[in-house]
Amino acid sequence: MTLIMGVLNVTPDSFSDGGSWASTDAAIEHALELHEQGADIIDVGGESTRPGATRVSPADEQARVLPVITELARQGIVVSVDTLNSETALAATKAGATIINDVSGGLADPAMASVVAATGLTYIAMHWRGHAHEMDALAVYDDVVAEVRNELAARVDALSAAGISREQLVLDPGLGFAKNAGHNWRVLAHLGAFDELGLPVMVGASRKRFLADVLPVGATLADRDLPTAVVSVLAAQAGAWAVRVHDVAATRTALAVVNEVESARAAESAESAESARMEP
Ligand code: PMM
Repeated sequence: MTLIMGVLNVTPDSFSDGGSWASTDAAIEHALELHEQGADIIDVGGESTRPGATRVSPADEQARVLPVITELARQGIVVSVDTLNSETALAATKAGATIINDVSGGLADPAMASVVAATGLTYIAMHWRGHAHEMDALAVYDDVVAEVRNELAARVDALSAAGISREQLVLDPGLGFAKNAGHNWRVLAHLGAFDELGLPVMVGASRKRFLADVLPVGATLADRDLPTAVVSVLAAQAGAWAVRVHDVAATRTALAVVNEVESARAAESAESAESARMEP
């Protein structure tokens, strides 16, 4: 069954004074709400990676995420840390995170791979071509599906050479990162192509700009939660390991539909196998 990763961005844009007790409390409260709504994993990030975002220092990033991770882990919640920085990743694992989610797949910080190898923890390596300020210019492909798949395969080779085992790896095609709307739809149309790499795949479409293509002009960010839930269904049907979403409740409901249909299908084939067995 496809897991739901709930997004918790502990950034000043989401929580007005990042790092203070007030924002830590607000972040924890929101994470607990996502957990209750059915998130299997809470993805805690302290640096925005959206187009045009500026970098934060590892110290600021850690001040934002570590208190939140510590408390969620204390409550037994599975936490991933969304970071490009190996020091933050290591500190987060010491605070109780058990998954490292790196949107650069180890390209932004040369020390990331060895840190991940040493922890032995699950590592989500996303397809990435460059930082937020340059990624729109890097959205150039002849065949986006083949190129993303080949670039992910190259990351798998490099990460394996650095000592990360295949059992640790999850891949993500990186919707919206160095990809325009047409590229994102094309990747979604061919999610099965990433199975050829033989590793679990996760998909992060939530509230991204390309979803505006299916909404009326002037639609809000929250209006993107419905198309996000539909993408969660498509990802689940393609066998995704997890989807990363802001609106956990909507995706939970959408995935429940997929589960009901799959159960009905499984019951049907069990029935026909049974009646074939009963035939003289
Ligand atoms: N997208 C964002 C941040 N982290 N992690 C993974 N693995 N996959 C993604 O697609 C992804 C991510 C950017 O979205 P946000 O700014 O809404 O959190």
